Amino acid sequence: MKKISLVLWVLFGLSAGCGPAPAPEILTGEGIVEKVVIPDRRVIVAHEDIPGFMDAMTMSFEVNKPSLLHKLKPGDHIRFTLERTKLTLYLVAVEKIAIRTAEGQGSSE
Ligand SMILES: [Cu+2]
Repeated sequence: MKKISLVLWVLFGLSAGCGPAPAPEILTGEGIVEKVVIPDRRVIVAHEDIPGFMDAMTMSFEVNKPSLLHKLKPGDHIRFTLERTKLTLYLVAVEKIAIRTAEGQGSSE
C-alpha cells in the first residue's frame, strides 16, 4: 500500500513538472521559398522531409517576428527553425543556404 501511494505521488509530481507552459519543441528543415505574405506574417515554403514531424510538402509557416520575412524572396533556398507547441507552430529563425547543383554553380552570379 505504501509503495503504490509513493508511485502515484511520483507520477503526479512528474506530470505537474510538465506544467501549463511546456518548452516548445525545436525542429529544423530546409526548403525553397515560394511566396512571402507579409500582411499575414507568413512564408510559403516547399520544404523537404522534417524527420519525425512532416514529409516533404509545400505549406505556409507563420513567423514569430515579421522582420524575418523581409530578407526572403521567392526562390531562396533556406534552412529554418520551427518552434512547435501543442497549440502553435512558428518559424523562428531562417538562414539562406547555398544550393548544391550537379554542375557546382550554386553560388550567386
Ligand atoms: Cu509541412
